Amino acid sequence: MQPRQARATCPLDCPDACSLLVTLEGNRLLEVKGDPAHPITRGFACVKTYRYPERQHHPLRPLYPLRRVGRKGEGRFERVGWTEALDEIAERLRQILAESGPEAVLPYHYAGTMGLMQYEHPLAFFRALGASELETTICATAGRAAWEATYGHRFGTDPEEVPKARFILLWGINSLHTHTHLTPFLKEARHNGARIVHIDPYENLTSRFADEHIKIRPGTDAALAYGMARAIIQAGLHDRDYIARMTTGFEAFAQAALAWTPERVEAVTGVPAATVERLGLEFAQARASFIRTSYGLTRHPGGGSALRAVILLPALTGAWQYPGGGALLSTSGAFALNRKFLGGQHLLARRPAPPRRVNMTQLGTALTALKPPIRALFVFNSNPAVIAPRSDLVQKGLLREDLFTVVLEQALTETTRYADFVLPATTFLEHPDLYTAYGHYYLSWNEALLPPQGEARPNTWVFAELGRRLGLEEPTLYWDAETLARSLLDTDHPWLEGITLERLKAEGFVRLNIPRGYQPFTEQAGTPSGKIAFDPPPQVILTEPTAEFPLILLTPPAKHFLNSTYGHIERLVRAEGGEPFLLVHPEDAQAFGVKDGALVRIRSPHGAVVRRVRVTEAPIPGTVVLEGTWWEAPAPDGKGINWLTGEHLTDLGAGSTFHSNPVRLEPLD
Ligand SMILES: Nc1nc2c(c(=O)[nH]1)N[C@H]1C(S)=C(S)[C@@H](COP(=O)(O)OP(=O)(O)OC[C@H]3O[C@@H](n4cnc5c(=O)[nH]c(N)nc54)[C@H](O)[C@@H]3O)O[C@H]1N2
Ligand SMILES: Nc1nc2c(c(=O)[nH]1)N[C@H]1C(S)=C(S)[C@@H](COP(=O)(O)OP(=O)(O)OC[C@H]3O[C@@H](n4cnc5c(=O)[nH]c(N)nc54)[C@H](O)[C@@H]3O)O[C@H]1N2
Ligand code: SF4
Ligand SMILES: [Mo]
Repeated sequence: MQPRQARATCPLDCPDACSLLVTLEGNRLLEVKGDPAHPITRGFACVKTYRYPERQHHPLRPLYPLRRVGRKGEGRFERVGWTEALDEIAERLRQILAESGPEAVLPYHYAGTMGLMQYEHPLAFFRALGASELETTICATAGRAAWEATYGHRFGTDPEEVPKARFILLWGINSLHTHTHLTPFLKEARHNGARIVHIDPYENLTSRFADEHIKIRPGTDAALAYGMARAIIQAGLHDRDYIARMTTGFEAFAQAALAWTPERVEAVTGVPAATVERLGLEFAQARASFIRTSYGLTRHPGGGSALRAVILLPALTGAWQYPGGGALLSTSGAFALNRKFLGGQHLLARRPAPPRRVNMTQLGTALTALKPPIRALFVFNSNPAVIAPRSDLVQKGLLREDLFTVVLEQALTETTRYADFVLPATTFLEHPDLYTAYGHYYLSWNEALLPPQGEARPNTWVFAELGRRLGLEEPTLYWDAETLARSLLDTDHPWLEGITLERLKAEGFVRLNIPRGYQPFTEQAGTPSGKIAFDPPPQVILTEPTAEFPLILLTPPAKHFLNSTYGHIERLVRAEGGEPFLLVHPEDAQAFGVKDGALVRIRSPHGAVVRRVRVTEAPIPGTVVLEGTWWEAPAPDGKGINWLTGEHLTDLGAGSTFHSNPVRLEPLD
């Protein structure tokens, strides 16, 4: 058979939403390349997704429904047919619904795929049942709440305008790991004369790419932003006209900023006083200043307020008025789709009382302490046994003999070990779907390019089959991807005008109708007042270690994994170093008596794990870093990093706090 080429959008939870050119032969994926025609992808993919063929055809990919035969957590299964599996799951559900009502059922899901049909639409089943609602807080809710409170609309500077910026702050983002398709735009900006500064507690690939790296103590960004604001205001470099025309609450913000003298900022953040002032002045004087921020600085108890303080800087200087200026957290709010029927949204409004809500960041507590208890758990597009905080509680909960767990997966992850049923899911090459993006403004459509491997089925097929067995009549539950896409595109919003499914099918990806050079927040913001909100002035809530646990642990993304996706691909595990290492500053290594290359026990209030140490000046003293949410097996003790992290939440958005966990080190040899 002749190899054939086709185009597909990468489905992973990554801002880039690349357009990929794939080579297929028969039922197999041979090769993945970046699409040169896509203005953001620009002809390259990434070190991770070049390895998708290994993932697609991996021995750990489940190809048939599996039923547990061993004890819970043992991971022993037998192959069963779909009919048998679905009949039995429906029967168990009927029993639980009759005895405990629908809120005893909980879906646990996140963004394993970003395609709206397989990502969000499966929720129609749970909403038709009246199940408990999962608050999807694991990643972006603190950032989202902070951005919405400040600007209303969740979008910002167009990445394609970045080459026009004159000064760029990469603030709390390791973009060379997590948003690699920004790099060509950054290089162009630099070629045009821009200076690039990285603000991060440890030196990483992005710091080395930047012209300057400012090492900041984690969880102190609000203080730095206030210090910069003070320098700007005292030099009279704030844009009074813009502030008067476009913002509210400036006076109180300015008052709050005045308290942050450079010396005080230095004492809190570890950033030298002179640097704080210089950074503020440079930001204002460059005018076309751009802040690319992300979720890193939000994963702290004060993360929402910190992000607000940071993204208010371009409002203070009026940077939004200059080409390339402004800020960007996410472009997702620009995709003004008609989401009324997506995932059965409309069913929520119809309910007599709001459903019970479970915060996904607190899954461990939900499975072990919630009353009345969760009795049925459906996991899809996520790997909670390793990615959720408090692995001790999560895994204890998953071990409950009275919890009925169904996991829909493309890989036999740690979570599947705890399943009563593992159901094989199709990959993005095997099902059609509509994709938005959160790092650019292109919408895209994927056709199914390969037949399902083995007996894999899309998430929505599984839930429709269960819906039929339970007699659910809600029509949206039975929609196919094309019907959903047409419904999503059925909107009068000018940015989607003329974008039809037919056009998406013909072109693959289409840019939203956002005019080139569009400068958001120069006429109106999306807040209730229509203005950018300086009010209330952001609070400064610090991340602080304790006497018993004097170091802060950061657990940011690894270059070769996408969260836990790809964690079983041998070549990527090797490229990432073979096992997870803990980065420790020489001062801290000395204080705790740990040596380079030696094993250390890292202890937090919640548990302990063992890791090999790399002594390096990369982190700011007082901070240790472990890159990547690895699978558990490669770790020296077979335990994931989330055995250490806590369920405490952010100030805004009730989000996760993965970079704010106090720990201590205990040498082992
Ligand atoms: N290669 C790769 N790419 C990915 C992912 C992946 O796992 N691997 N994950 C994807 C997903 S789901 C997401 S949400 C994004 C996340 O992408 P990012 O937002 O880039 O990652 P974060 O974990 O949020 O952390 C970014 C940086 O913030 C720093 N940081 C931590 N605390 C603070 C702080 O208090 N202040 C400041 N200034 N910096 C701080 C960390 O050290 C880290 O270098 O990436 C996506 N892309
Ligand atoms: N310590 C620490 N923990 C973290 C983070 C951190 O920085 N530090 N980052 C957090 C962040 S930002 C996020 S977003 C979460 C991410 O956590 P998760 O959402 O769990 O992401 P992944 O671990 O990549 O797992 C996604 C799973 O979905 C599966 N999948 C993909 N497509 C489909 C499909 O179509 N159907 C089905 N049924 N399954 C599919 C994949 O096989 C994969 O196993 O992790 C969080 N956990
Ligand atoms: S993971 Fe991100 S960078 Fe890699 S191919 Fe997918 S969208 Fe592109
Ligand atoms: Mo995320």
